[in-house]
Amino acid sequence: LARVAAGRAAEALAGPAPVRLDDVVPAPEQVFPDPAGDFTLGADAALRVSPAGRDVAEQLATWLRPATGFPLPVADAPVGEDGPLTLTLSPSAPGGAAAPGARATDDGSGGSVGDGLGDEGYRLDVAATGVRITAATSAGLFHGAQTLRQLLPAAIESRTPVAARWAVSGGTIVDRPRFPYRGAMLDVARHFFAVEDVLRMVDHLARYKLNHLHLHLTDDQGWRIAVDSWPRLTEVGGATAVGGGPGGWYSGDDYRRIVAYAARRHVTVVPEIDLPGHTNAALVAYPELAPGKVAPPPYTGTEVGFSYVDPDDERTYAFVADVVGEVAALTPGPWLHLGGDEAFKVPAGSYRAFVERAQRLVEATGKTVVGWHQLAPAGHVDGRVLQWWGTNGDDPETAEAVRRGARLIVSPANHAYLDMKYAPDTPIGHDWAGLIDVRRAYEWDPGTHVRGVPAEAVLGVEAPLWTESVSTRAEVEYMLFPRLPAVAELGWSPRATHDWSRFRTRLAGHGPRWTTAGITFHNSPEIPWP
Ligand code: TNX
Repeated sequence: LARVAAGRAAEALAGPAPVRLDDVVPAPEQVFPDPAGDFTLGADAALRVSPAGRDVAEQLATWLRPATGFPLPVADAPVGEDGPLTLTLSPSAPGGAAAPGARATDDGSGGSVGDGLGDEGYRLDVAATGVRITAATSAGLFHGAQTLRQLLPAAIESRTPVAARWAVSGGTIVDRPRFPYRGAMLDVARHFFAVEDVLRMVDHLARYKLNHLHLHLTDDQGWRIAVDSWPRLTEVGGATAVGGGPGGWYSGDDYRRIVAYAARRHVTVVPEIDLPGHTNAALVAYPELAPGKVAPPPYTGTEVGFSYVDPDDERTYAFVADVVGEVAALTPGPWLHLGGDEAFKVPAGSYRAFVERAQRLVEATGKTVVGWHQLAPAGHVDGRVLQWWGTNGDDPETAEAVRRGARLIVSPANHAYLDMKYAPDTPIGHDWAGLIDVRRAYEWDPGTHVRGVPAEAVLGVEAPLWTESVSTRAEVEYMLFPRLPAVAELGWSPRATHDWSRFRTRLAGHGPRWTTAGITFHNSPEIPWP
């Protein structure tokens, strides 16, 4: 007993053992621990940064200052000049399967980050003298900084100073993503979420190296994005929500604020205007778009598939052109999502003709078309991306569209849908695609999930959160955590690292982080929380 007590006292002084390099979520591509290289962040530490990495260094300092209470000044440093925390953006940094301890060479033998770490990869070296993050892009540097944040004790998430030993395990991580598109969707149409809530969701994505936020901006229950040429869309169509709440909508400035906040965190916003179905809110605002030219009553229920814009009226295409034109102009990212799901009342031929025109209108804005996999039967347009949300991984039309050139984002409803309940007693959520516990969210492979679609055609993975039953920030977080990190790992980590029993143990250490950061999560019995 005395020995246990003495051990505890020593631990209290020294702090708990540092997080291990291979406890990071999503699992890094390569990890080379070096027990002799543990580093402790001290009160006099400064961040040295190459000029193009300055913004990432400022963000890292912002994450670390509240809990440490350290000033952590950010200073410019010429490449090669290290301090205790050094962030280096360098096109000639080492990448790929570099040996631990290897350094950049100028003789070209090591290749460049361009062929090693790619657009988003980074290398993190932790030695007793300091921590160094190297990348070819600021996105890579940002992901490396998020890794460092996870390697510090959970107390780093505190917003007030904590007396702790800020130790980081020694060694090297060389890391880059498996898929270029890693995302989550927030349905702001069924229930509206304030700008601040969306920004917080961006922070959640960024922690786990997800790089796309898909906003489902329009549906039967509400139209949430201002379109200057059709002002009643928000004035009238924005005033409703599921259950009869007041709704809400984003002005152009609100939306630009979300986009800019996300961009700084290397997250691209994907706006969705759902057409031709899921349009009751638009029809209430503009009856001329309705098939019978009569305004339907506003809809605050949760059924789907009953509404559609008139595919046989030219006015509809003027509307689509105006809307996608304005949304494209507000959106710096390359994607525009056209929806296309559950247009049950539109005959197949009219549906196809509508989609083909709508796709061309998006193409004319310079954006790349994204749509739910129901778009598959419509003709191909350059670069087109389909989002798979089926539950059986088998759809010949989707496979055929991929053969014609489409790429795929995989969001299987029975694995990746964040609105499904975890268990029968989950207080909110659906179960039409089954229950999705953390293991089910984790145990599938985006690269092989849809029959007839080769891994090369898979752009990535996305976890959608529909919000018929979700109306507060805490409820959003409850459905996201801990499943979002599972999906993030599927999108980022090499398949060779996939291992449920290891994952649940690695994830366990994140519970205290979320608690300290004030993030609500589902206390799943599958995870051995400390
Ligand atoms: C199906 S998934 C929908 C949504 C619902 C969701 C509820 C998809 C493309 N459409 O309209 O919100 O189920 O889980």
